[in-house]
Amino acid sequence: MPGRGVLPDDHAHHAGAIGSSGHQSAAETLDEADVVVAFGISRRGASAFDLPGDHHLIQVDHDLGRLANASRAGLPLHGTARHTAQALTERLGAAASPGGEHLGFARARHARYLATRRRRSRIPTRPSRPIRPSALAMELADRFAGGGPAPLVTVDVGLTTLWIYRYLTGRQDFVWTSSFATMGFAVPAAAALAPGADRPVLTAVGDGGLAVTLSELGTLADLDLPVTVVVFDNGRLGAIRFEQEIMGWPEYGSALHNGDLAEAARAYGLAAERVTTMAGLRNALRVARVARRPYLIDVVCDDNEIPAPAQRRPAAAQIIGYALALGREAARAARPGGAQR
Ligand SMILES: Cc1ncc(C[n+]2csc(CCOP(=O)(O)OP(=O)(O)O)c2C)c(N)n1
Ligand SMILES: [Mg+2]
Repeated sequence: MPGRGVLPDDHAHHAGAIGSSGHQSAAETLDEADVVVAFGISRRGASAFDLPGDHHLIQVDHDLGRLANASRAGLPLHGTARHTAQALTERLGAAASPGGEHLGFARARHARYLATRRRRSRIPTRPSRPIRPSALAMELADRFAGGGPAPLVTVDVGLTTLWIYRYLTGRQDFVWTSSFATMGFAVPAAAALAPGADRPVLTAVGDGGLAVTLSELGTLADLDLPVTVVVFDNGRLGAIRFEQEIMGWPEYGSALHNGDLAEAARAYGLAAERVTTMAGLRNALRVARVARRPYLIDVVCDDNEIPAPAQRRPAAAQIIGYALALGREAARAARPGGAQR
């Protein structure tokens, strides 16, 4: 995940982001690859779950401890990314085809990635429906990027991480929590990075993650930091709900009681707006973009968009578990006083 943004999305050899939260084009690329060279990945990143496919894995790391713990590297190589990549390139150079045909695979994969991106952006949010979180992330890509320096995006932990990882494509730099671990990270991270950033700073945070360090909104206000905080407000701990459901359990205790988070932000001294429509969202993003002061947008989102894994098909156990959970939820709702959602 920390690798997202290292290779620009529009680079001719970029095939998408790996992992179940990433892009299908990247999962397919791993499936078809004979050899995968992985730079600086964690033990979790090298697991069969994140790097599926029948390939030889060369794992490059300057950290011997990580190489020693590598779960399945066929060939561990000790060295920095730059020097090892240079050395490998020199050795491979002799084997390259003069017309560049060896790059055909990479270019085809990039075309596939672009096609996936185009197809996704056709999923509209109907005016009568709440904003889909995927559409919100795509809107941020379109409306926040602009022609100036690349925005810096701090990202919290939850489904929000997936929506940003997969759908906020284009030109920006990301700051994630290490190993997808800590809720409540994104707002304080933005407060730490905004002074001297010299570019737009955007924070993507769930309503649960915002609550964990809510008082840091006061820091943004006190220091008058030009940070735009975008809250993916789905009224619940969405990641927990879906984890329960794919294991076959009915949703339990994941709902949050937020009230109006724009009101809460105003109480801390921020300018803020709550939006429920795409038109309102676009308008708020325009205002935030030029505000040059802390600005929070509470975006009321659809909590039913399914965070489908990037692999072409979810595991059978996940489908069965999810169906079972929906059945149990329906049975619970039918009992007197049983509705949870
Ligand atoms: C401090 C902390 N507590 C608990 C968790 C476990 N956890 C991971 S995601 C999540 C829910 C996040 O909810 P929200 O911020 O609303 O994002 P959503 O999943 O709804 O997009 C929880 C409780 C965590 N990662 N960090
Ligand atoms: Mg949430």
